Amino acid sequence: MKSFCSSLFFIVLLSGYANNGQCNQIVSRFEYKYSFKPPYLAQKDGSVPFWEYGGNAIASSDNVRIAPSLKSQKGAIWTKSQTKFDWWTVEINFRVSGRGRIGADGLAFWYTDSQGHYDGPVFGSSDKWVGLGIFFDSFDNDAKHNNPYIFGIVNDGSKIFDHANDGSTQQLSGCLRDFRNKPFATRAKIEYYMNTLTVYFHSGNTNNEKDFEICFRSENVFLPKSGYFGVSAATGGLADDHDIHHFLTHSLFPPGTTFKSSAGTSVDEEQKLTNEYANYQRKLKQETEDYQKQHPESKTKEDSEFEDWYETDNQRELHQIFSGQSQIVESVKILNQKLDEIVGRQERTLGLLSNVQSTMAVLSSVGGHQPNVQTPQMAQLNAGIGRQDIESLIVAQNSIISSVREVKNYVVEVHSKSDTIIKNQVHQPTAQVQPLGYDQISIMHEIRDSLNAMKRDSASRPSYAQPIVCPSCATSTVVIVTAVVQMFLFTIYVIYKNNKESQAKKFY
Ligand SMILES: [Ca+2]
Ligand SMILES: [Ca+2]
Repeated sequence: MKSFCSSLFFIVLLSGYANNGQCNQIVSRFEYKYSFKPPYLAQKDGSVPFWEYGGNAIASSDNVRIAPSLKSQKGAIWTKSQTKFDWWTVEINFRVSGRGRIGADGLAFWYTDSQGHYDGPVFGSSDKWVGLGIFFDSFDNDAKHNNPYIFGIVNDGSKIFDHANDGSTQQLSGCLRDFRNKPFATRAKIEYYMNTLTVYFHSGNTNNEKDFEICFRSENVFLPKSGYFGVSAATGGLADDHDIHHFLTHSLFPPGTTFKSSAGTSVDEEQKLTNEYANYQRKLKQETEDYQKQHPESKTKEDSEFEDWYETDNQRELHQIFSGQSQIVESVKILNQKLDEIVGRQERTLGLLSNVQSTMAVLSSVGGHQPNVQTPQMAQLNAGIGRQDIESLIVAQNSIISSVREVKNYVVEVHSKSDTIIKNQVHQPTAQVQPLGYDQISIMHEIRDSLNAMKRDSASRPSYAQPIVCPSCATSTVVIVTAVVQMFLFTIYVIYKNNKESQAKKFY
């Protein structure tokens, strides 16, 4: 809303109408007594209505050349009357142009409590001024390579302008902007409202009225209650033409100001003055036409003015360069937009990708095993194998491990039992100790070896062993039971055989 209001404010300023405030817009009123603009800027006698100028300044119907492009020129133009309003904005259209790569000295806008001289030391005007000076300084006196420079100085009448340092020790603020030799007129807007000074600048690279940019803003600026507006310029060893095309002043009032209520009598007066001005302009136009009728030979002179309509080679070249540059600027802008689009798309794509990844991560954490964020490859792998498959594999592996443990236990048990049996056999109290036959011992050794082999196998079996496909009839339990039974039967057979042999010996 604020920006809307401020843009409205500028529209109001440019249109030159006094308006009652809506949505808190500042009220502005065109002040023709403090303004000049073409056509008929200067009268036939060269005077500019409501203004006076001097020094080397020259006024024509189109502009005021404050200082021409000759060595050591000084000039100025000042309003005849003091202002009668507190706040104001001034827009000046100007051109500083010269053939040199460097120009001098520059142009100054003034709002001071009294008119300055026409041949003063500060850009053509007086030093120790009381009020405001805005300087368009072309020449780099302090050799800091920071000119052309625009800056403002408020003086109370005590300061002597610091030429050697380009005023840098005294300035409120400023901005580094080139205002020389521009394809279109450069513009500055100096606004003083509620003790805030704002300077806007238009580079003159385009003819678009909206291309103003802020140069600087200073708060708590206190200027004389009423004063004179002026423009001055000076040249030195180097010289530029310093031309002013427009000088448009508007007084500013707080939002909601109505001129009837605030100054009832002045409305009539204002109307009267406006009519007077219109009459004056009409009369001037009439006089010009009459003059042309009376002096037809001057028409040929006017015809020669048409030559101004044709540009010189240099101007044409400049225009061509400018239009080429404008095209480049446009192309760069378009490229910039395209680049922005591409970056935007890339960001969107990245966003979508990260969404997909986070969804996968959430799914896997819901699955309960791997809460880590998975890479797309992992996600693909998981999609190929399937979670149920992994779970069934784990279950199978666990069951394999438990059965292997069971087998190991059984084997250990069998081994210990067989050891006990052998010991019992050795310490048989009732029977005569008989050494076992060679075949029996070897069988016993065979059984022990096979049992040991089984034990080793079971111990060395890795925990991640693949599921063993066994025939359904031969489980590990059956094998062990069979082995135990075999052992038992063999032991019985050995005991029985020993008994038989001992009985048979008794008969001998
Ligand atoms: Ca300077
Ligand atoms: Ca400088």
